[in-house]
Amino acid sequence: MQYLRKIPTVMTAEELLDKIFSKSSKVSGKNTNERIINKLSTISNISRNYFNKIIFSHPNYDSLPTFYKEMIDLIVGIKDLKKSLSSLNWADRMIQKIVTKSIENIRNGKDPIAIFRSACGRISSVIEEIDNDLRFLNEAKQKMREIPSIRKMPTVVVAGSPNVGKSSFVALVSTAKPEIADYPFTTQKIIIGYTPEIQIIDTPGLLDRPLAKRNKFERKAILCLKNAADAILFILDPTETCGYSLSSQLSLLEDIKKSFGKPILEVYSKSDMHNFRDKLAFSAKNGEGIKEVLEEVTKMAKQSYLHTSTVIADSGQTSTQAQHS
Ligand SMILES: Nc1nc2c(ncn2[C@@H]2O[C@H](COP(=O)(O)OP(=O)(O)O)[C@@H](O)[C@H]2O)c(=O)[nH]1
Ligand SMILES: [Mg+2]
Repeated sequence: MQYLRKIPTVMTAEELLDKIFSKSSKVSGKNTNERIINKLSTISNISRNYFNKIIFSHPNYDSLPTFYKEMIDLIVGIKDLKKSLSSLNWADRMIQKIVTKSIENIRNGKDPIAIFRSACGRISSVIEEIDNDLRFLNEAKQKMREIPSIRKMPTVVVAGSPNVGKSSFVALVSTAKPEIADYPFTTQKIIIGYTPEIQIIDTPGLLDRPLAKRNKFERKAILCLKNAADAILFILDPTETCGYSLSSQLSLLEDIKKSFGKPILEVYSKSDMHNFRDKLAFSAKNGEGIKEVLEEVTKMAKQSYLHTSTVIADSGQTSTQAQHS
């Protein structure tokens, strides 16, 4: 995702101390005083540059489009991100203070070797104190890699109970290649595919239960429905081979209808296994109905996109525009 692409890998406290002290050990000077002062300046420069590189690589989380803000909060936690970034800021200020004071003491005639030794000890403690923050920021970077870029174009989010055939449909009609398997929550991440006309988002399945009880995978799906969908493709599996009764799937559908107020196309999957035809029906196995479902949902998404779009382009801000020109 563009907002997060620049975030660098973050060293642990030990690695960072190694880097700082090995660089400073190579610094020389005309006499002892000058050599020690140069070493201290090197330490302060390297650490300041390093902390700044990390701090400024992060976006302003408060001003990100809602989709990204909520997704990052779910996957990593924005409060924790901010806390760790401010710990780096604290460490930077502490190290600058230690270095400035030490240089001043040397200039005032104190023993440079003793001053240097004590400064190094205190700098090590400061950096060790933020080890957890450094590790957290590195894990956060890894976790945020799964967040996809969303383009500003008509967008369909595919929803339904687990195992009904959402990923099979997305794989057939778009560029996305999600994993397909007959156990629930195979799809754990948000997967985005494209057809020539729409963006289509495959989501982890949803169970028929209140939001408070939903797991992380379900919450990702909810977030997409709320923040990215122009239209929702809701897939029902009347064969119940998915492992969920049709009545519980319909109750989930009612919940989705109430919650988001977006156009919904209700369709049956696995039409090779049943004769329900009161809604559009498709089969990922023999291809029946695929084209019709895609055409219908594309039409819905394009129409809805024209009227209101809250979909966020990766390069821009959230927009709620009355009309796209
Ligand atoms: N018979 C039949 N099985 C299907 C069809 N579509 C999907 N399946 C099977 O249903 C299971 C779940 O499919 P998947 O696409 O992963 O469902 P998801 O969990 O909703 O993404 C897999 O074992 C698929 O092979 C279909 O049209 N016909
Ligand atoms: Mg799936």
